[in-house]
Amino acid sequence: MMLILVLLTSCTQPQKEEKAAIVVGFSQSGTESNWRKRHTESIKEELGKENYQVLYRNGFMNQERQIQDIRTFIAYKVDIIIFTPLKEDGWEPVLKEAKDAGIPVIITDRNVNITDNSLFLTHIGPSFKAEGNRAGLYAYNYFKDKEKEHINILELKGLSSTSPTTLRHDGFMETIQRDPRMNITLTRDADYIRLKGKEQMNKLIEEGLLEDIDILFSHNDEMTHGALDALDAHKVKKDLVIITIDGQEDMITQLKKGRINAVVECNPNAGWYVRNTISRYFNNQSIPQEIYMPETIFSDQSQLDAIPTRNY
Ligand code: GYE
Repeated sequence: MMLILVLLTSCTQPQKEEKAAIVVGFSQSGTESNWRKRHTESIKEELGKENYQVLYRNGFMNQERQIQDIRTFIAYKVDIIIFTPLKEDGWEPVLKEAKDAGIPVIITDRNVNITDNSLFLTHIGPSFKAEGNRAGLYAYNYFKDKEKEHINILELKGLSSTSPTTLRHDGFMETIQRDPRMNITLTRDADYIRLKGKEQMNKLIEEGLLEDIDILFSHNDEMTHGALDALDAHKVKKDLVIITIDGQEDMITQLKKGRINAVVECNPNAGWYVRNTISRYFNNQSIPQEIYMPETIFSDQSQLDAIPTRNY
C-alpha cells in the first residue's frame, strides 16, 4: 500500500512543471559611497526573498561600461532590468534597444534625461529637490535671528550632470532665497568622493578662501568626511555651520559629537520598492511612473538619541 502511494505521488508531482525563475538584470553605477553600497545591498536582499535569478553588474562609475552591462542583459534576454544611471544623459539608445527586445526597465536612484518616457516602466528614488529644500531651510532657520550682514556659503557639489547634484542645488537655492543675506559664494566639485572632498577643502584652506565662509553645504556624507579630514589636518578652528546629505551612520556619529549641524537623510533602501514593483509588473498590476521614497532631516535640533540606527 505504502509503495503504491509513493509511486503514485512520485508519478503525479513531476508532471506539475516548475515555473522558470524570473531573471532580473541589475546594473549599479558604482561603489563610491557607503550610501551606494547600502543601495545595492538593499536591492539584492529584497530580490533574494523571491525566486528570482539576479544578474548583477557594477559599472564602476563608467557610463560606457554601464551601457555595455545593459547590452549584456539584453543579449541574455533577461525578463526585467533594474538600473541606476551614473549620469542623466546618453541612455536613450540603449533603453530603446531594451524596449525593442521587449524587456521592461526600472530606473532607481538618479534620473535619466530622455524625451520618450515609454522607454522605462517607472523611476524609484528619493526627491532630491526636497532634500535640497530641507538643507536650505535648516540654513535659513539657523541664521534667521542672528545679526549678520552677509552669510556666505560654500557648496561642495556631487558629480555633475546627475539629478541629485542639480536638484539638491536647486532645492537649496529655493529655500535660502528667503534670506537675501545668504549667497553661495564658492562652489567646488568633488564627485561624491571622499578624497576629492578632502582635496578641495585642503586647497580652499591653503588659499585662505575658507575664512569668510559661514556655511558648508555638502551634497553627500563622503565628501563631508573628506572636508572634515582637511579641517582637522589644518587644525582649523572656526564657526562653520555644516550641512550634509545622506545620513550614513558615520555621519550621525559626527552629528552627535557636535561636529556638524544637520544631516539631510537620503534613503538608500530602495529594495522593497523594487521588489514590489517587479511583482506588480508580473501580476499585471498598475505601476505609477514615479515612486518617491520617504525621507527626513536630523539636526542639532533633533532628539539625538532617538535617531533610529542606520543600516548604512
Ligand atoms: O547621495 C551619494 C551617492 O545618487 C543619491 O550618490 C545618490 C548619491 C548619494 O554616491 O552618496
